[in-house]
Amino acid sequence: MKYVTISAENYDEAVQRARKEYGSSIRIHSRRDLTVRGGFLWLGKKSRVEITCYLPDASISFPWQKEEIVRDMVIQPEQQSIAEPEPIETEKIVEKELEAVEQPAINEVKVQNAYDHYVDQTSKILQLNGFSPWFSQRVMQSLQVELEHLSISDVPQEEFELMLIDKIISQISIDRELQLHPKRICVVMGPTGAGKTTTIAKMAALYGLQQREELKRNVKLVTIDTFRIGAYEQMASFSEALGIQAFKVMDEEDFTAILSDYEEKELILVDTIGRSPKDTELAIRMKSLLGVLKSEESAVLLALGATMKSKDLEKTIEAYAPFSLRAAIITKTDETDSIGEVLSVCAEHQIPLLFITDGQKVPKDIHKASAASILSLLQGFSLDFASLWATQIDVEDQS
Ligand SMILES: Nc1nc2c(ncn2[C@@H]2O[C@H](COP(=O)(O)OP(=O)(O)OP(=O)(O)O)[C@@H](O)[C@H]2O)c(=O)[nH]1
Ligand SMILES: [Mg+2]
Repeated sequence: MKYVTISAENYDEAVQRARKEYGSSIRIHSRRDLTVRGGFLWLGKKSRVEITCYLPDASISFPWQKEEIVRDMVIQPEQQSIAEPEPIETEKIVEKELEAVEQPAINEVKVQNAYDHYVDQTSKILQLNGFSPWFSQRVMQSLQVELEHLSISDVPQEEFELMLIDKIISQISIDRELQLHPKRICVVMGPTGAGKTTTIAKMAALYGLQQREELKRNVKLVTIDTFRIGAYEQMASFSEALGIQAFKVMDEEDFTAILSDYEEKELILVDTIGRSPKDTELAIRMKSLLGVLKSEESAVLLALGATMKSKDLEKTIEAYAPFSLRAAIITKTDETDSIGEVLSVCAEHQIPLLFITDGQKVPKDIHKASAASILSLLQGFSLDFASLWATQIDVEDQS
């Protein structure tokens, strides 16, 4: 008996290829569901199906002899004298025989469906991290596509966790362009106490105190928060500590004058007044002040506290939507165990992430948003992300 192995993206394709290459008399002996590495940073997996087939008569194994095989197998001499079957009938009989052989393999896969096995664990992890129903549904759907054709033995716990991480991360977008090439003017907006001023000080240090000359920017701090007592003083104390200039803007004219004093490599970080989403008067005032900015050289960033509830996050995004938000900064991630709510809201409103902050210390507690920084905040996984990431970086460096 001659055996051949054929691999394809799915079972139907593998059977089709087997029939095309070896004729319709081919018998399917067994099926194996495989996974190969792929997707995001090679953390994901792609499924393939491998079938092992055999030809009933190994001596007749050439494609041009296919018809003879079919006839020899199905039509017995005594049947021929009763009625000569049409070739099409013969095909059908062979099809039926093939289906009968294929059936057990399909049943076996259904029983061991890896998605069914991991579905409860997936929803527990998503809930534990506070992801919204909208976000969770999207993750579950894409996981299902990957897992439902695989058996449990093909997806051990570690592989499942890698797949789930891959699905979560692929829902979150990161503004890498802005991280690498910040606009000349970055305005930080957000609700009262979200961490705007502290984040601006951290950003000032990140870009202004760079060791590498090519990345270093000449940072200016500007506050348009002249309404609140002590607002400028808070900014001034940071500027003094960092050795960076700070300015106070009273009106549009003032603002235009500071912006027009342009030099190369300049980065102007603008602090704004924390406002409640309901404060429309203040919104109009800020809209007017920020109206002096040219859109091609400025970016409006929204600071969102990781501890904020979904409802408040929704209201905040709605209130700041008229300012053409470019990206979000997630603050205070050190104050919560579940960052799913803020990640879900940003994903749903298609606002990419720029920075993540995790403490009060300037400049230490700020990180560029990345898959690694998000993973380090997720709960419920048994994988050691720190060593996993080190391995991935090693693999990337060698390639
Ligand atoms: N734990 C923690 N605290 C933070 C973080 N960022 C800022 N804070 C603290 O949050 C408080 C408010 O920070 P600010 O930077 O003044 O917030 P703001 O948005 O400028 O506030 P307003 O100007 O009043 O609207 C301060 O006590 C900061 O030290 C962070 O990432 N983690
Ligand atoms: Mg402030």
